[in-house]
Amino acid sequence: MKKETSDVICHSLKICRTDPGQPECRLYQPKSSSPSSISLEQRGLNLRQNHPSLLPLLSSKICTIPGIDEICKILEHVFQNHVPLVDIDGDRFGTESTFRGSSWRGKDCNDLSSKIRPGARSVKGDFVIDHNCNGIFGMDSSTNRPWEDELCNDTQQIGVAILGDSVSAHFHIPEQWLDASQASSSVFEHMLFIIENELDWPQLSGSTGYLNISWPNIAVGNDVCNGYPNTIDHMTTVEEMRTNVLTILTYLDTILPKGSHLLTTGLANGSLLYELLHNRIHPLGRVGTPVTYAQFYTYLSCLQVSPCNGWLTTNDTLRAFTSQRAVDLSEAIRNVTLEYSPKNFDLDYFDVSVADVFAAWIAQGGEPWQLVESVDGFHINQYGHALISDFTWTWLEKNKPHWLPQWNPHNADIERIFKDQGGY
Ligand SMILES: [Ca+2]
Ligand SMILES: [Ca+2]
Repeated sequence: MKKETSDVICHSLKICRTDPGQPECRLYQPKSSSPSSISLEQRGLNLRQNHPSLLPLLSSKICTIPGIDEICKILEHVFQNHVPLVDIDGDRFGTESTFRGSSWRGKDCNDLSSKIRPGARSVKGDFVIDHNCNGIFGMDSSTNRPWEDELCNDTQQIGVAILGDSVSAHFHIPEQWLDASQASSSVFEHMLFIIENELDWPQLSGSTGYLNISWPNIAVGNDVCNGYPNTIDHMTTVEEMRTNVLTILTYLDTILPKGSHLLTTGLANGSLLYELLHNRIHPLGRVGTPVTYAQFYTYLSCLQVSPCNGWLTTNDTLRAFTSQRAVDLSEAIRNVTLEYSPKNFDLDYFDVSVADVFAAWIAQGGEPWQLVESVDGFHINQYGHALISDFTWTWLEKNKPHWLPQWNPHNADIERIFKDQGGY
C-alpha cells in the first residue's frame, strides 16, 4: 500500500470519487510523464480487493445501527437548531463546552433550573443563589447588603449575540494535523474537543471570544462563496440581499429587548486570498511532493467542495467578478440598514477594512499571508480575529461610546472575593 498515492488511497476509502462525466481530480500529480491509463476509481477498487482490511473503514453507515441511530438524531438536532446537546432544564444553556455548549454561549451554572441561566434577572440580589450565572451571590456581612447589589447594580449589564457564518464562528483546522513535519501526539491532544465544536472556535473569535489558551497556534462571505462549477449562478443577488436584510431587521425588531444596539457589516473581501497564497506551499505538500495553494484550490474546485470557487481560482476574471459582487452586496446591506427605522433598537453599519487590517499587521512586522488560515487558505486566522476585534472596538469607542457599558469599578473586588469566572 505504501507505493500508492494519497489520491488512490482516498478513492479506495470512497472518500474521493469521480462522478460520471466529471474530470478526475488529483492533488498530487503523477511522477511519471505518462500517467497510468487505469482510472483512480479502478485503482481504488483494486486496492480494496487486495487489502480486505480496508473494508471495515468503509462501513460509514454507522447511523443505521440500532441505538446509534438515536444518537445520530440527537446530533442532527444540535447542529440544525444550534442548541446545546446537554441542556437538561431546556433553558438553551449548558454546562459542557462543546456541542453548541458554553464555547458558543454563556455557561449555565445550574442545569436543573431554567430560572437559573446566563442573562436571567437576579432574584433579591441573588442573596442566596446565583441566578444570572455571573458567579456573584450571597451577602456582604459588613453592610448586610447582597454582593450583587453592591458590585453590579451601578453598572450596565449587556449581552452580545452574533448572526454570522464560519468567519464569525472562527473556522480553523490546525495545520499541524496535516503537516507531517509538525505532527506529534500533543497536536492531537484536543482533537475531540475541536471536532465536537465543528472545527469552529467561537471562544476565540473576533466577536465573541472570551478565552486565552496556549494550544498549538492555531476573510470572506457565503453569499458569493460556494463550490458549484457555475458559481456565479449560486451567488446572492443584490435584490435578494436587500430583501433578506430587511426581513431580518424586521424580525429582530420583534424579539430584541428595547434599547438594544445592532451593528450590521458587509462581506469581507477575499480578493487578496489568491494573490497572497497561490505560490506558497500548502501544509499537505510540505513533506514529499510540494503542493501549492493554487493546486490545492484547483483540486477542491474539481471535487466541487471548494469553500469559494469565485475567489479561490486561477481565473482572474472570475475573481474580479466575485469581488465586485461582494462590494455590491455590502453596499446593499449598508443601504437597507441606513434606510430602516427600527422600533426597539438603534442601528448602524460598520465594515472592517481588510486593507486596514493588513496594514496594521505589516506595521507590526508581519506578512499579510500570515493572517489567513493555512489549511483551508480561505478563512481569517487567530491573529486576524484579534486585529478585527481591535478595529471593531476602536470604532465603537469612537462612534458609539454610549453602546459600550461602563467599566465596572468593582472588577478587582469581584476577582478577589469570587475568583476569576473564566470569562463567561
Ligand atoms: Ca439553567
Ligand atoms: Ca449573580
